[in-house]
Amino acid sequence: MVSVQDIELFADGLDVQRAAEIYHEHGCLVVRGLMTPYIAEVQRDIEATAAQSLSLLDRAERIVEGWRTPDGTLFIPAPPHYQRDKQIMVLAINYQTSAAFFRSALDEKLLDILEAIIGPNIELFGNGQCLYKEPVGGHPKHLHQDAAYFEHRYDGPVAVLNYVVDTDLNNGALHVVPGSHKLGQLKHVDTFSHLGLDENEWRWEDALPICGKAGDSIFFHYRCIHGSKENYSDKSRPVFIHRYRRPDDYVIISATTTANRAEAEKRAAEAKKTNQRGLMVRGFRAYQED
Ligand SMILES: O=C(O)CCC(=O)C(=O)O
Repeated sequence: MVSVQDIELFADGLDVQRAAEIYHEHGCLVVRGLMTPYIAEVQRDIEATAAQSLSLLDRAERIVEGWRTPDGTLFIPAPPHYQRDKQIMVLAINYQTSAAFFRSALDEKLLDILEAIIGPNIELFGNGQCLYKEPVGGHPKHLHQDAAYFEHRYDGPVAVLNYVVDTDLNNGALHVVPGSHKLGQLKHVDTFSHLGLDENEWRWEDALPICGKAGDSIFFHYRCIHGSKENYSDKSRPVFIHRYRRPDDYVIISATTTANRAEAEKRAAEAKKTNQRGLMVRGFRAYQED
């Protein structure tokens, strides 16, 4: 069984080639302290967004995944004992709303690691994401592969998930299954936290928990199985995620439920790069015809 030490490096004195080797072998990589310089400011903006979204909750609209406030935060049902009937799941902080958040996505050391993994030309995929677990029971995110949500034509994006607070088994540490990126696309089912793997086939005991400090980063392949349990602490447990891909890659299937995935699969062959060009963060995008 792979241990945390096998997939872990430290931002100080980092060997980027070793980082890429770990990533390619295990589909995941931990870099301790990579995001430390940004955490105070990002956390401030995350908590400001959470307060804003809660103040807008009475204007939330019903959507297939739960409820969405006018500022874009996704809420899902809260556990029965909670103070509200809805809890935050995906918080609407992104590259348009937070300068600190955007700056952290352009960190040079982070991009050096990505260059060793992806190659010299790198674009951002998406607008940045923040998964937010409220205190005392904030939702689990079932084990899953991100490719179930956004399957790509080529290698798919590399995710970099960053701890905003010290995170352990009590408040929702990320769990990963090293090597699972080599299993191909697995069948997902509908769960409380949207697409997930069947709990009878993939159990938490099959996954490696990554405890860490605020500022630690976890890189993972979009087919690396991962998830996180509830937050039982009395404080929020946010993480923020940046995703990067080679500039010619693009989504061919986009889904959140088994029903909308089945529909999207039918249209996969028609997908094109058009309108999917993210901001370049390293290198150059050469013109390419669709
Ligand atoms: O909040 C978490 O730790 C889970 C994040 C995650 O699984 C995802 O965004 O795919």
